[in-house]
Amino acid sequence: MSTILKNLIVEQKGKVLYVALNRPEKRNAVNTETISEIEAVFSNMPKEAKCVVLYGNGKHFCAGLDLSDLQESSAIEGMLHSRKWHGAMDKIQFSSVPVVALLHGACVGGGLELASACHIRVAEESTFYALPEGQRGIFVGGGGSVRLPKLIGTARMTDMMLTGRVYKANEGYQVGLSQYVVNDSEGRAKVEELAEKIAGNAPMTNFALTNILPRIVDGGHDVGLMMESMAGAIAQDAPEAKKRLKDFLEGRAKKVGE
Ligand code: 1HE
Repeated sequence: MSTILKNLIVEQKGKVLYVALNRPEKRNAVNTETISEIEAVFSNMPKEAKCVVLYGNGKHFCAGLDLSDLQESSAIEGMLHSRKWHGAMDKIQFSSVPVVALLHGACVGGGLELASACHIRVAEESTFYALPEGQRGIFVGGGGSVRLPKLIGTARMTDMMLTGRVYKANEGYQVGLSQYVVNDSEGRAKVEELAEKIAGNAPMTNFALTNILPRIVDGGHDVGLMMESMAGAIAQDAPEAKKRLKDFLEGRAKKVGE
């Protein structure tokens, strides 16, 4: 079943929800309306969805913020605009199910912030990454300063913004912008394969990875270890975990790498 919003197309296929940015004529630049639609979709995850795939229609994944949004805005309007992005990006990062981004073409500015809120990034070879905010005289506002240093380090983000440096797909893979890089025609098959695997995991494991792990990482050593013990104890208590452990011990489960 598919739902066509003004700037997104949302399609449920089996256990996977496919969400497409759909402003190809504007290179999927994200305007305020698109942000509201993203927030609404991720706030109302259908029960059947066990994984989300986010991608962009047309030549590029996403050209970032629709720059016409900021052209005339005051400091307080800019602040509220950024906070709206934060709300939507957090809905993605702390979604009830994992989100896989399929990247191609431009993944720049707010487009890279959007991609970095997802849990797995698969980049086709055409992908390029940049933070043109530095050249536009502005700063990131969609959570990039919190998420990107965790992926690539503060020094690389600083360099990208100060110099306008562009990373190609393979370079992005090497520095940690994506976990996978594939040929241009192979992205769809790769995300389908990953999404199927993810959708087959125990829901508690997926939830722990989308909602608990990032809090552990941000929470400090002692609190992190305590949260890990709690999450692990809750996960292993579920009947599904008991069954999976028994399956392995009785030779019915796949070995690692099979
Ligand atoms: C846009 C935008 C946009 C394209 N806002 N309208 N992001 C940027 O600074 C990136 C700006 N965009 C580009 O550098 C290029 O458009 C691309 C490399 C992404 C693609 O190039 P190309 O040749 O395929 O497309 P194009 O001809 O440049 O653009 C097609 C149309 O999309 C054109 O409009 P038209 O009415 O003349 O057809 C462009 O103006 C329009 N377009 N990108 C508005 N970004 C939460 S804070 C985040 C802060 C940021 O993200 S800042 C970085 C913004």
